[in-house]
Amino acid sequence: MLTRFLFLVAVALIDQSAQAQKAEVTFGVSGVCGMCEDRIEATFDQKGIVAADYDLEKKTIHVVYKAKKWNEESLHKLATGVGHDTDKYKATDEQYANMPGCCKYRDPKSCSDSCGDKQR
Ligand SMILES: [Cu+2]
Repeated sequence: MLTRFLFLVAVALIDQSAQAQKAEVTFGVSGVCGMCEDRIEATFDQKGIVAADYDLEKKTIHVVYKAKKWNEESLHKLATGVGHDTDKYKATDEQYANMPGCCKYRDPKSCSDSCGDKQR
């Protein structure tokens, strides 16, 4: 009985330390189309990032990451690095300019004019 109790305590402790290393966050990332979604999710495909799911309708990303390797700032910078503004940081003009016309979310006209199947 005591052995079983100790075993359960050990399992609980291991479980807690595994949990402590992981963190999750949801923040806003600008995007307009499926290509944006693909690009954003692809750039979050990194070592130490367990899961990243971009919601195009809400324009938010949910990230599960290892807290040792990443923090909120470095995660935001991943998105701005490929041209997408977040709710805390802005992509530079050069980063923004690298995106295809279809994804120029700061200029809605550019999006609707060139977005289509041919872009995918
Ligand atoms: Cu796009």
